[in-house]
Amino acid sequence: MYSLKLLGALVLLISVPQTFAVKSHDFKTCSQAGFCRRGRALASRAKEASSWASPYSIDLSTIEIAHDSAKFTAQVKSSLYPDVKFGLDVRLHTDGVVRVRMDEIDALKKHYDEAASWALISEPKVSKSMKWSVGKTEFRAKFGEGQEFEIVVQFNPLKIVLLKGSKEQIVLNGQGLLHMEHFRPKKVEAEGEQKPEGMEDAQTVMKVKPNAWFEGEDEDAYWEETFGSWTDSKPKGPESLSIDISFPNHANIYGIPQHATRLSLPSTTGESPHFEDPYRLYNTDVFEYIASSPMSLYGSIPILHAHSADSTVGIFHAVGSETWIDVSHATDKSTETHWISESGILDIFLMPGPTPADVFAQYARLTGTPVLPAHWALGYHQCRWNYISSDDVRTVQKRFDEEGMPVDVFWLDIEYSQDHKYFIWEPKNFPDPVDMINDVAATGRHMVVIVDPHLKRVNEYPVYKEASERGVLVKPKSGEGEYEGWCWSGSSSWIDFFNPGAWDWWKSLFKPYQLASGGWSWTQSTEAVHIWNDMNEPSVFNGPEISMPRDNVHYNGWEHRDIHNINGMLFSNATYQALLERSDPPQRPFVLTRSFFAGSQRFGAMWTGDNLGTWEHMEVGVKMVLANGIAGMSFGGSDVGGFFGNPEPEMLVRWYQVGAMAPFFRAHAHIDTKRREPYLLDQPYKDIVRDILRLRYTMLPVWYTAFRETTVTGLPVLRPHYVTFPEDKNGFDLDDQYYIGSSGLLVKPVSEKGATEASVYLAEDQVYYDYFSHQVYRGSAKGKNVTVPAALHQLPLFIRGGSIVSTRERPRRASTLMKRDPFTLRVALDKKGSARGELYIDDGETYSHRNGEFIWRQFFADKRKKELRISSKDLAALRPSDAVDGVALKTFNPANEFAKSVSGVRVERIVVVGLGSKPKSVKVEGGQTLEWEYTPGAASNDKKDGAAGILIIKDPATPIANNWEISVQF
Ligand code: NBV
Repeated sequence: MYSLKLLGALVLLISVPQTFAVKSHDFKTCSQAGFCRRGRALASRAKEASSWASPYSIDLSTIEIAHDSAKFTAQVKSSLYPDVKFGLDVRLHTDGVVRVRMDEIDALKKHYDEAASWALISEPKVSKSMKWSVGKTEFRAKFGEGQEFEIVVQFNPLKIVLLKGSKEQIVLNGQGLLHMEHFRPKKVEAEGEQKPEGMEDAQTVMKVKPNAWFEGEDEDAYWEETFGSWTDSKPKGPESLSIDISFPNHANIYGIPQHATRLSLPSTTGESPHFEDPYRLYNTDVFEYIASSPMSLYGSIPILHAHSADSTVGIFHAVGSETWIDVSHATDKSTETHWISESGILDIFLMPGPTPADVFAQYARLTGTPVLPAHWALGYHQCRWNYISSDDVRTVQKRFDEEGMPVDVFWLDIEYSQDHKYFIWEPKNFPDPVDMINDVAATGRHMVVIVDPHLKRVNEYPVYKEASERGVLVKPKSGEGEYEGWCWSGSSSWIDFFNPGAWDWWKSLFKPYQLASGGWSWTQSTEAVHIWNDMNEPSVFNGPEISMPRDNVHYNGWEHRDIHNINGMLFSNATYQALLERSDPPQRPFVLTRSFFAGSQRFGAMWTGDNLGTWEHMEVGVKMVLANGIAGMSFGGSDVGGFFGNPEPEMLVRWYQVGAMAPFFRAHAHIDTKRREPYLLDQPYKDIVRDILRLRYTMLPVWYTAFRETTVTGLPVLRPHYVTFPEDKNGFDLDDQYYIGSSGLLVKPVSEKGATEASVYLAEDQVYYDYFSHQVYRGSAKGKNVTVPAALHQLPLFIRGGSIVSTRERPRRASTLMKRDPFTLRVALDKKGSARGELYIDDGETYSHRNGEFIWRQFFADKRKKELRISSKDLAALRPSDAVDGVALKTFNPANEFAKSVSGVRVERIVVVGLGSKPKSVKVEGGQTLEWEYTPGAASNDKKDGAAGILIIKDPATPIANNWEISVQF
């Protein structure tokens, strides 16, 4: 028998929620990073000084303007060091983006200048239509279709301003914080050398070090730096660069992911309250990260949007080293930022907008659009650390089928591998990997298997052995041999993907057949296996900040510090190329990466890493996915359920709702958590989650169509309010509701315990319909909050009046079994009685869409007095230049092979929402009369609330691939 006391203690123990805590001391604050400390100190000296002018100016005698183009180059000098010169290059791209580059000339060493070459898809074309006008103090040039933009380069002090009309949009070095530390020899103190007398006296120091007003009195962490037990040897000495970038007319900024914080970035300096540290971009594996913090996480994309009701502009800084960004919302109209990077060159792209859509397009032209995912990758993914055996996988699959829960992908975490030698199956638990994969594939599903970048250093591991023999591993600071660190696989080494020699070899490993060369390849896999790249920041258990020493050496002698933030992207890029090349004709690869950089969108999906099973993490996950979308990484999501902890059923249900409304929808859990596959839930939770899973599958046409759009426009799949309503100030801070692509679907995920209602903001004078109940909600031109029901089984999802949404409503086991399923169209009439929508489909797995094998339809509804016409037209023929996946089609054949293959696929139901009066008849143009059913309710243009009038047109049987028209007569 337990004593009562003991029992009490037990109860207490059980009811105490699990506590999580980030190990902050593992990661640097700005004050622990020498260059950040120097950068911030420079900013405070500038702030405190009674007068302050940047020491950088243009050497007038060196100005050159290319006679045929808009390229402007000049030397920049610094009054601090008369012998040091910098080359400045300001050029205009054909689409109005201005690139500003600055590097040291004839430097003692080379600053890393290759970040852009990894991020950009190609060298942008320079405009030839810009004419500089030369003044005494500055150069100016107007550009843009209506010459509405102007770039001004002021000579002394150097300052660069982008204007729209007379309004300043972006100002570089307006506060004089630009500083590019030049390479210098290390002063060797002669033995016995005496410090000048009175060194501790600041006045004297000023005399001894005349640049102290700008650079500070000491050589703070110039030549060596320690953090915890690690010493960074800094063989090149100081080389940091910093610059202030201001937005005098933009109060909101978004982007620079990844941080767990609000979408509209809070201040890190200036008026309180603010975060103590700047936003940090340094890819790190932060254990149990905080739900509100500027700390860095797994991925870094140095791009931001600055937004106001008048215009949106963007900044992209192609820098791969650690970067800290201070943000100050100095006034309620402006924002100041200060970028401090450890190494590299200044390579800043000013994106003039002027709309959010323009900035997305400008950034996409630089770094590419997201790749069109395989259709199945938009289904539901079931993961956990770990499914422990091939039989476990089979059982889980069976249970999903028994419970009628759709799922597309089963995942295997690191324990599938023998001693964490990735690719090599652990033979006891996975004795029959190919059979297991085939069993999964037989149900139309896929598998994703993890491949981490750390290689176990044993010669029996062919992957390590071959990498070592080829000399493609990262080197330690000596530049000799192989860097050795500790990770899951024990003593490990890492492939250096900056070494071109690593690529073809890495690609060959994924071939599911024997190589003619005799090299090792993954014969124990099939084309149904796709890849998860984790730990690619890289995460190194015994390294500084759980990563690699910065003085490690990569290909061509670059230090790890120079390329740290790019490293993870190269790993997922190489894996993506490997999957692309393993099959002929190529199938679209799926690669999930934890670490990412500018350009990673071209290679697959990301997720927000090891989140916690807390409501705060559920909430901030939504904001993080939105922020990643701003930076081009649209294909993202958070671990459903939270990685750490055991969510209670209510939380798990809400998390499924959040996940089902994210581009990437995967449940995942830590190895120590209880099993939580959705079929294990008790009622009513189980039924609710089944409905959510099925809802996701019905909406796959919406997600896929939204992805088509992002492959062309770069517009994010999840659209925050400022993107959809750039002029509505009320929406600038909104980050807990969003639209899915251009579908007109508005989502407000609930991440609050015990919620029964939610407040939703409607930004316009338009009618919105509850997706499920068709309840009418009316917005207002000034914006309006409406309260909507949000009990546990209710996901607040709305269709904006004026939209036509296509769905496929037959429950299936997996998305691949839906290819021939009929469509339902939901026609949500706007206040004027019209609506529009589109649908894109192709084979979902190959690249034949790039040869015009797809259908892209536009649906249109228009209500006149006596008639409502609903039609389907070929959108590809209407907009041939705006095709798909970055490939414009000059000619499009509506009768292409894919279209023929779906010629039997029809529309099985049309639901017209917001129809106020009962029709007399419904018929297909030139065809038969259709059956229908009408339920009275409010019309779209009524003032009344309540349920909307609904017309259901039954089985119109109109082919999805053809033009047709339906007439509803009154
Ligand atoms: O591979 C194990 C986990 C994985 O499940 C998780 O999703 C990753 O983010 N991995 C991190 C390593 C260990 C985390 C404690």
